[in-house]
Amino acid sequence: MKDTLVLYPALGKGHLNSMIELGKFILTHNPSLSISILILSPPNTTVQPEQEIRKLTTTFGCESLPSITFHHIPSISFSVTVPPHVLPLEVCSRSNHHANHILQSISKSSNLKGVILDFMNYSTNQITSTLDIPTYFFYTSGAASLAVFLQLPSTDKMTTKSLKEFHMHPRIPGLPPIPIADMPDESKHRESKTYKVFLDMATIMKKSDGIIVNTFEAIEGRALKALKAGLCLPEGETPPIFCIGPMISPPLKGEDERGSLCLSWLDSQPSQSVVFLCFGSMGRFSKAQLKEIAIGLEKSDHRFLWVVRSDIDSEKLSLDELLPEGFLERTKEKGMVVRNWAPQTAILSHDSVGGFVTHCGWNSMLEAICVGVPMIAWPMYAEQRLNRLFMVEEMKVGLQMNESNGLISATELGERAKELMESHRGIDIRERILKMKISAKEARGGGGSSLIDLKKLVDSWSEHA
Ligand code: UPG
Repeated sequence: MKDTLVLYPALGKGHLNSMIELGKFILTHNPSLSISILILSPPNTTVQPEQEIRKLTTTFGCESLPSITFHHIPSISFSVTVPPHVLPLEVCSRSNHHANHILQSISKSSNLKGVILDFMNYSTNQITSTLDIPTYFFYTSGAASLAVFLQLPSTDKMTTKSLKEFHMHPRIPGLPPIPIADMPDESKHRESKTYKVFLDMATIMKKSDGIIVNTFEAIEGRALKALKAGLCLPEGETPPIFCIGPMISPPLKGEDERGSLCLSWLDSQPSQSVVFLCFGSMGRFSKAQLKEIAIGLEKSDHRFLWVVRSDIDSEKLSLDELLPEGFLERTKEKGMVVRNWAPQTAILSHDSVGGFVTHCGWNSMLEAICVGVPMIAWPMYAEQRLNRLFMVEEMKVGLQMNESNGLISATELGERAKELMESHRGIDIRERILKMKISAKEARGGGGSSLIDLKKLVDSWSEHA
């Protein structure tokens, strides 16, 4: 029977893409393995399994990798609206019976070496432990935020207060001082349901067979050293940590027509002249904030490519209605605006892009680092404020955008863009990130830190045989 590994990504592009890349990376270096990837569908959708699997296979270039198979999990119907931050957790827990069935069937027909669960799919741990399958977690953000996250159970024991009542987080070795304001909102309120979920998640992850992190030594060396040495958590509580990043998708096949319009527009712009603004799969703005961005971009001396997503209330308005009157016409020579989605990795790798305003989603940060594009940090939710802190204070590959009265003003946006694109500090940042781009490649090459950790991971599941 063939040795098989099961990968179970959480719902959402930011989770799916990196997990599929993880599977490809493992397989490239362990070609005798079989990899099964379980695919969750968005709720209340009707997807044809064969069609979805065909699409994934071509989009991610898996036609030449027959040892990767996708298993479709049917969509769940929700009769009530589930808040976006708990949706992936709900979808997973309500799909556990399917996961159970698929895992049992795989373990009958192959030698199942282990399961890698996205951390958001932590509820499936109940099943893998009942079936006695070695269980690893995939943490789709960085090592420093993982250290903060795994600390939660210890901070919870230390005090009966909520984190929101403190100004600073207790110091964690290898990490800069963390203002509580930068902690994810879900972790600050002890009485909230999500806080308890986070606590459970962290407790389960600490007891797992290991945590795989989408990072590499050159960008998070200090945090990684402390975490791996067991210094960030109470003695004996650190599970094995494997850092085998960066796992990012190359420009994906089958991007739509809008994608090629962006790229041909970029073709006609000077080298490193364009500021790209894009805010992940969920980042949305109010009409007031969109107006500030538009004014800032119009006044700035720089060209721009802006992916606009509005809040739910304004979703039905056209771009003309959303943005200041005449903005699109007045800026058509120096800017391009697209609605909702653009092929980010292809855009970031284009030579005309010189700066990236990002919401600090971890995949976006890695994608910018891998092509050496300096950033301006505009975090919005989840662990993104922590990512900004690490990006600006530790990696020093980005500038911080400063908010006032809940808005980023047009002036602030213009000044930060100017600083990044024109100042000495901007030049330093660019030089630093270009060095990281080289390190990113080296990490996954022969003798690189990520390849070394991958070998340790493979050895670890072989020990369970
Ligand atoms: N993307 C596009 N085009 C767009 C917008 C996004 O291609 O117009 C891609 C982007 O290239 C990236 C992914 O979508 O690959 C977005 O991932 P990420 O930057 O990580 O953002 P989120 O989708 O917001 O990711 C969630 C959380 C974030 C966390 C991340 C990984 O919001 O806080 O760091 O998951 O755990």
